Amino acid sequence: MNGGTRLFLHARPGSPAAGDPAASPGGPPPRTRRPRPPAILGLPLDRTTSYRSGTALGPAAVRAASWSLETFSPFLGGDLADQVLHDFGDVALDETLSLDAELALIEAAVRDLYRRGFLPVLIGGEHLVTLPAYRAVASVELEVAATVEPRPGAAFFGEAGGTPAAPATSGVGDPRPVLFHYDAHADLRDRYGDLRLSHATVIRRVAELAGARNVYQFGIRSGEREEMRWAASNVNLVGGPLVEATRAALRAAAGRKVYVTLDIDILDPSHAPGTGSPEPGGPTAAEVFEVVATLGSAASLGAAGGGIDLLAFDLVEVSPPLDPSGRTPVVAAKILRELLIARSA
Ligand SMILES: [Mn+2]
Repeated sequence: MNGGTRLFLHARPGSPAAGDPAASPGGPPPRTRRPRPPAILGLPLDRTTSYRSGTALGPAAVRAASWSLETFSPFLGGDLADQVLHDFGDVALDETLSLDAELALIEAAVRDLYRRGFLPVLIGGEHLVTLPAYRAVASVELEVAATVEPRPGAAFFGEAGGTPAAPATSGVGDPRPVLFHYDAHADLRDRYGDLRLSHATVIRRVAELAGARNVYQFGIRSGEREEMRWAASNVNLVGGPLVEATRAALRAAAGRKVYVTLDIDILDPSHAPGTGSPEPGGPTAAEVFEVVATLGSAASLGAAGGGIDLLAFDLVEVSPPLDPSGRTPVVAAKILRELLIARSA
């Protein structure tokens, strides 16, 4: 990881020494559930983007744009300056490496942050980053669950590439983290061309780890016929207005551990044109700010308080070269600000 020239709004530089004092870097994380301090980490992966690329520049652009925002949110009545926020820069990816090697670097970096007691707040990069990031936090959680008693699903994370998912139980006793997926695209193809690993297959791969019944999708308005047929009978496609859909899913997932991934192309392209596969007919930025505020509030309650345990959040597919107006990274930065403020309320 390198430091980068600019940090996210109000963040201090992350360092190997920074962390939750209760966490032990070598062993399993503490079982007591107190709010994890957030840590920004850039994941500038740009390997499999199909239509138009540029996502490698996403993390730097979102950081730079964040400084156009105030730290105070009038909508939420909270201030980012009231919390300690670390920015660990970007994972040092190298295009001369294999894709598998790059994904392994991402997984190791996210696992390290998570083990040290942080809430990983990840900025992509293309959507494929969600696979190693989900695997990282889920594998730590399953280790913790396994220290209490052996549970089904604990073996899922032993092998790279994953094992086909057993029938999901999708209940509070299921230790596998729930995935909330906000996107215009289902990303559920089994293959994209010859590729098993692609930003168009990433949620299918995560569903194999998580169990499809633990996947909730929001805002989906694009997918192949076969893909959507598979979605309808396997994952939870949550329709309707985005905020209401989110509230309904939070009721269903109350008490669970949740990983949230948000593709910026869930927004209508008029609000966020800087992305590789824009899909007309999406929600406004204001709606998405309300969604992440709702998620943040549920996370501040915690699983024990009737909300959720938020394990990690990623925001992907921002492609700055595709938006000369520069509004897409500003919207992305504000999504992160609203989430972080709501979560700490
Ligand atoms: Mn998408």
